[in-house]
Amino acid sequence: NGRRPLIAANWKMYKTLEETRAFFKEFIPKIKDIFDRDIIIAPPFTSLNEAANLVKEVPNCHIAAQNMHFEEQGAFTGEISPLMLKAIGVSFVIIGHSERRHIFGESDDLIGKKVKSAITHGICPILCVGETLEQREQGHTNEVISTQIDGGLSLVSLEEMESVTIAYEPVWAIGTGKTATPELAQEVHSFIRKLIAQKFNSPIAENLRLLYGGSVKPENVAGLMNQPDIDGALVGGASLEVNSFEKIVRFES
Ligand code: G2H
Repeated sequence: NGRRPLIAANWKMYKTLEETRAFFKEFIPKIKDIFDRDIIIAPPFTSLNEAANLVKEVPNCHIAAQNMHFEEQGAFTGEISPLMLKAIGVSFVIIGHSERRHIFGESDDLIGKKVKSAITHGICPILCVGETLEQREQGHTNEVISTQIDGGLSLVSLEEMESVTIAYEPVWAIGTGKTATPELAQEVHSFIRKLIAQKFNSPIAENLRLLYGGSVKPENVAGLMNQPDIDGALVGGASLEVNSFEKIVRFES
């Protein structure tokens, strides 16, 4: 399908600066010979600057923030702006992760503003969507996903869609060890691609990279990546350890 695989690590609130250095020291030599896929690592804010410097020489490895504010600056205590991220070499940002939605109460409206602001500032957003167990059991999965997609992309123009990545993360599969089956994930990915074709157009939908997230591990990554509409993975727990993340990056489909 021409879409380049993308494996992204979401470290969440793990790793100090020292631990970040140790990870990259071991990780970079291991992935230097990989050219056919993209790698993204999203450390906590305190490690972003260092991480961005460490991967400068690795052309297909990029650094992402896990969140950002949509304003450039202002009286927003505790927040980080797109200008600040851009200035230290951050090129991607995860927006609307389910933990941001559920623990920190982020709405589709706020997420939409963040997605737009990231693009405006030259940072590629990874928009996360996903249903809870209750929503799935009540048969509301498609409706929930489509509301989240509409909200997250409400301010994005046709041309801007080029810089967008979408991650499907079923909330019931996050950190629980319960991965969605490849077939079930494929079903939702295919639904998302159709939604994007309707909202924008088919070439945009065809070029869009769709990641799966939720308990991705070295043992299940290939099965997921074999699905026609799964173009990559957003990996939490299994990305914290160099060997397991390297195995995921090196998946063979
Ligand atoms: C989902 C995922 C990474 P994990 O949150 O975003 O985490 O792989 O630990 O389920």
